[in-house]
Amino acid sequence: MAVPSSLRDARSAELYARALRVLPGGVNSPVRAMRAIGRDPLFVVRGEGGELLDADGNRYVDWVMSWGPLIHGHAHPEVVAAVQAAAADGTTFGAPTAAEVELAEEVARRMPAVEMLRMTSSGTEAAMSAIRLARAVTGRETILKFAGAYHGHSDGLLAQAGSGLATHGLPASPGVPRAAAANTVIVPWNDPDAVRAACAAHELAAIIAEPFAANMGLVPPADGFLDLLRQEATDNGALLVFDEVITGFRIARGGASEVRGVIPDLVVLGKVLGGGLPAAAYGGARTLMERVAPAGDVYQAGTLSGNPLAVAAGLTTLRLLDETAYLRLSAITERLAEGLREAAGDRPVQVQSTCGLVTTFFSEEPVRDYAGAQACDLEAYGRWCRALLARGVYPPPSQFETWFPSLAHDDEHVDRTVAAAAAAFAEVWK
Ligand code: HOZ
Repeated sequence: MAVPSSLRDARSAELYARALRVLPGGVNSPVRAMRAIGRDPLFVVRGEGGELLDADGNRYVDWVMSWGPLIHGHAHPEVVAAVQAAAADGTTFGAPTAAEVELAEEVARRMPAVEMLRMTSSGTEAAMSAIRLARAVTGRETILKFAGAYHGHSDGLLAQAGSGLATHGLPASPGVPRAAAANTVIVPWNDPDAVRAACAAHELAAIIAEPFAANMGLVPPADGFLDLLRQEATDNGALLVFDEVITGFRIARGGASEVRGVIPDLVVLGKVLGGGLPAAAYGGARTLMERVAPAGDVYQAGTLSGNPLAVAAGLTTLRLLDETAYLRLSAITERLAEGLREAAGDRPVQVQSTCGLVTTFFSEEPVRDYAGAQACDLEAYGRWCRALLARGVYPPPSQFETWFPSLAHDDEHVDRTVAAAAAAFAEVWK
C-alpha cells in the first residue's frame, strides 16, 4: 500500500513484507493493521511512559497505549519491578497463589457488583464465560447485545460488533454457526424503546452492554439508559452483564457502576486488570459465581488463568490507582479533549470524552449510536490520522476506537498533540 505521509518507514515496510508471509494481514490482531487509515502498520521497538518508538527511529506521543491496559504508561518502573520479581520465582504454576487472592480482594473492594471472580487470560474468554454462566443461571439461551458493541470474538457476540469488525467493515464473521447468531438479539445503543421491545419479545438470559460504549468510538450512555437496562433485566428475569474490559478501573476507581450508580449482576474485566499482561476476569455476587466449577457445575478453565506475572502487574497497577491518580487522569483527559475541540474549531468534528477515554468523531452531530459512528467521514478521519503520525502523534487507527489518555501523559504531551491536531485538521480541510 502506498504510504501518503512523510514518515520514515523503510524498516517498518521491510518487516511488514516479511510479516505478510507468515501472519494473516501481517498482524496478530486486525485493529493493528492501519488499513482503515490508508497505510501500512508501523513496527514498534519500545515504549517509554507516554511515548512510543518505532523501528525507523520515529518517536510518537502514544494515545493507543496497547488499547487500554497501560493506564500508568509504558514500562512503569513499579510494574516492571513487580513482574521481574514474580518471574524470578517462576512464570506459571498451574496452582493457586496468594497474589491472585489479593487481586480478587482488591477488585471486590473497588467494584460493588463483585463479591467473587474467576480469572481468565483474555476479555474474550471472560465475556464468553459470563454469558455461559448467565445462561446456566436463567435456563435461557437468548442474549441481547448492542449494535457496535464489542465483547471479544466468541461466536455469539460477533454480529454487528464494533472495534476491528467495524474498522474493517465486517457485519459478522463467516464460520459462526447460524444457531449461535440466532441466539443473539441486537438493538441500537441508547434506544430505550428498542430495549423494551426486545425484552418483551424474547426470554433473555442476559443483557450485555459496555456501559460506556467504547468500541464504536466513545459513546456514553444517555441519561437514565443504564437504569433502564437494570430495570428491564430485573423485570424480565435476565441478568445484566456490564463488559467493563475498557472502562473498568479507568473511568473511575469502581468503573461505570461508580459513575452512574447502576449495579449489574455480572462484570467482565480485562485490560487495566492485567496491567499490560494478559489477564481478564468475570465476577459478580457469590450466589451467581458459586455456580462456576469446581464450586458449581458451570465449567470454565485455563492453564494460564491467574498467571503470576499478570497478577503481579495487575495488583501493582491497581494499587497505584488512588484517588489522586483519577483526579490527574481526569484532568489530562479534559485538557486533551478541550484542546482537540479548540483545534477543530468550527469544522464538523465532535470530541466525546470521559475520564481516560476520548474519541474525535468526524461528524456534524454528536454520536449517540453505531449508525452515527458509521456515518462519520471515515476517509477524512484516515487523512487526519496519517497527518498526525507524520507529526509524531500515534492515534488509534480507526474511527471506531478510543484514545487512551494515561497517567504517563503530561501537559507537554497534550500540547504537542493539540498543535499537531490543529495542523492535521488544516491539512484535511485545506
Ligand atoms: N479490543 C481492543 C480495542 N477495541 C483491541 C484489541 C484488539 O482487537 O486487538
